[in-house]
Amino acid sequence: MRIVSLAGGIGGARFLRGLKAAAPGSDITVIGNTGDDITLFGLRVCPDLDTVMYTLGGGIDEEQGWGRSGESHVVKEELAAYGVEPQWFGLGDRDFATHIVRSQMLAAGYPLSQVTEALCDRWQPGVRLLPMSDDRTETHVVISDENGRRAVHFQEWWVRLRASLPAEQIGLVGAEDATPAPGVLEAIGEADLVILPPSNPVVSIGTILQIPGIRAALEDKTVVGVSPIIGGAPVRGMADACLTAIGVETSAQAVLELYGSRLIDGWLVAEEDKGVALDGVTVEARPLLMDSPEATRDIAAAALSLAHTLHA
Ligand code: FO1
Repeated sequence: MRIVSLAGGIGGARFLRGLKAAAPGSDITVIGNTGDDITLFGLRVCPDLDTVMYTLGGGIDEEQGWGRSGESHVVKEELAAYGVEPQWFGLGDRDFATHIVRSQMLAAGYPLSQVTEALCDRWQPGVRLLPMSDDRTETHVVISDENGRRAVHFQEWWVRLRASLPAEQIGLVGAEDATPAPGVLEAIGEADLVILPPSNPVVSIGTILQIPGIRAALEDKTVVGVSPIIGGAPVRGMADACLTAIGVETSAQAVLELYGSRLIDGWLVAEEDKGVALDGVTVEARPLLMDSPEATRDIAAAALSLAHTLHA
């Protein structure tokens, strides 16, 4: 069975581990968010691609959900000793190697999709990981503080500010000129089923849907999404701050309406949200807490089962 999944962030990567367990032997293509990507110290960092690669490849810092296991931070300390900025983004020594290899290949002219394939050759994530686009796009956030109103990179808002200042606008810079990476539209076209993990609907799934052509391709497929909001609150991360920034209520109903019934055929919600409904969408309620690998596998299996029912 050919499955396509759009993913970003820690929740998305953890869900994909469950999807692999729920569909052994299936051919899974992951379209990864690159709106979080940032250039630091001359190196290109791709947090959501790396989080999927490390999580599925066995190299993730499990407790943190991002970055490498068994990390040290000597290079970070040395950079700080030179006083170079930023010091608020925690790059570990092992993680630096990934960014050095990626930056070296990008500088040699390889597109991000080929760089990602080369990095995954080491990690063997067991899925085909494609960036949403080879073109550079970045999520920037408009904030206002004592220095006035300005746009900052998403990572600065997310990591340095911890979303403490309201995001007046969240936008994917470069989206309108970007094209899907090679293989993205083909994978969607050939997919039997498409699953949307409980990733951040604005800065992870939402950014992928902004790449011209991707949403339209998905609308032709059977798509089942897993609500990232349980009982009015995100399980982890700051999806609420992002949803508020775009004027959307933090609820399973509002996220379903944000995605829309042209895109979504099936929607998994937590039991406390079983009143969620939208014409043209089959809603199913079940426990949605990914609090163990087995629970995650069961959620993924439920999403696949609903997709099968709807695809028939
Ligand atoms: N998140 C943090 O909260 N603090 C960090 O210092 C941090 C560093 C970091 C380094 C590499 C990487 O791949 C991810 C990192 N993240 C960090 C997580 C990152 O901000 C988020 O995973 C995504 O960008 C949003 O899902």
